[in-house]
Amino acid sequence: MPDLELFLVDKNDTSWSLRPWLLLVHFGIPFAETSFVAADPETPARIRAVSPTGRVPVLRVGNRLVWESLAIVETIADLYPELSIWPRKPGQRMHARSIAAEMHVGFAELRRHCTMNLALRTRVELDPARRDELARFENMVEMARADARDEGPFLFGAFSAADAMLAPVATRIVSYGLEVGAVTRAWIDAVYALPAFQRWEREAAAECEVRPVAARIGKRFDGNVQERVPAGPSYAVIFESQRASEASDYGEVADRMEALAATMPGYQSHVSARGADGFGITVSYWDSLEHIAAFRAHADHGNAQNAGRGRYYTRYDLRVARVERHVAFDATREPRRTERR
Ligand SMILES: N[C@@H](CCC(=O)N[C@@H](CS)C(=O)NCC(=O)O)C(=O)O
Repeated sequence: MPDLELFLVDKNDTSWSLRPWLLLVHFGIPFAETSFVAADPETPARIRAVSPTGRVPVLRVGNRLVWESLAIVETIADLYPELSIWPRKPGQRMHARSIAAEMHVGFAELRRHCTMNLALRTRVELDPARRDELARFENMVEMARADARDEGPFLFGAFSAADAMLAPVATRIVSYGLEVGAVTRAWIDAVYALPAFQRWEREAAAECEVRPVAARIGKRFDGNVQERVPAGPSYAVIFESQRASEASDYGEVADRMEALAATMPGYQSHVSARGADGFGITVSYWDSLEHIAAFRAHADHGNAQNAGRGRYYTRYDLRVARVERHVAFDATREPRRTERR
C-alpha cells in the first residue's frame, strides 16, 4: 500500500486542499495528514520546505512529492486504478477530465472575490464578470448531469474526481448565498450530504475552535457581522499624521478638505480620528486610483498639502491600498440566523 501524506492548511479556508482530501477520504484510501496553521508566521517557511511552489496541497508518495491539486488527483487515480476515481465510461471520463482541468485554471474572479470560508453565511451581489463565471460553472454542472442522467446525484452519477475538483465552488455558492438553478442546487446538496464532506466540515469547525482566528471571520459570524463584497472595487487612502503645535486655521482647513473630498467624483466615504497627543488617522475610500489622483491634484487640496508640510504636521504617512474585503459589525442590527448545513 503506498505511503501517503497530505500536507494542507486550515480546513475552513483551503479550497485546493479540499479536493484531494475528499477523494482520499471518500474512497477510503489510508493517508497521513499534516495540517499547517494558516495564521502561524512560521507556516510559509514550513510549506516551502515541502512544496516547490510554496503552496499546498502537497501529497508525499513514499519519498516523492506531488503538488498542484489536479496532479495529486491524477496521481491518486494512478495509484488506485481499481477505484473509480474518474468515471468508468470513456466518454464521461474525457468529459470529467475536461471540466476538472477547466476548474483548475479558471474561475479566477469567483475565487478572488468569494474566497472559501466554509463557516461563512452571507449574501452578495455578483458583478457581471463573476456572474459570467457562475453561469459557466452552472453550465458545466448541467452538461455533466445531462451526460449522467439517472446514474446518481453527482456530476457523472457516482462521486468522482470531477466532483472533488468542483466541490470548493459548491461551498462558495453556499457561503455567499449565490443564486443558482435547480440542477446546480441538487448537485450542491449531494456534495454537502457526502459523508467525507461532512467530516471535512466537522473538522474545519473543530479547528476553528483551537486555531487563531485572524484569517477566519466566518467562525465568529455571530449574526450581526456582515461581510460585504462591494459592487465595484474600492481603494483606501490611509493617512496617519502627527499634528504640530496648534495652527489656528487647521480645523477649518481640515473641515474644508473633508467637504471637498465628498464632492469629488469617485468618493465613497471617509472616517477620521485624532487623539489628545495629536496623532490622527484618516481613511478615505474611493472608486479608483484615478479618482484618488484627481483629488490629490485639486488646487485647494494642493494648498492644504503644502500647509500640512509647512505648518500642520511634524510627520505623516500616506498609503493607498485596495480593499479586498469589507466586514462590518453593528450591535444595533437585528441578529441574522446563520445556519450550518
Ligand atoms: N494551483 C494550486 C493552488 C494551491 C494554493 O493556492 N494553495 C493555497 C492554499 S488553499 C496556498 O498554499 N496558499 C499559501 C500561499 O499562497 O502562501 C493547486 O491546485 O494546488
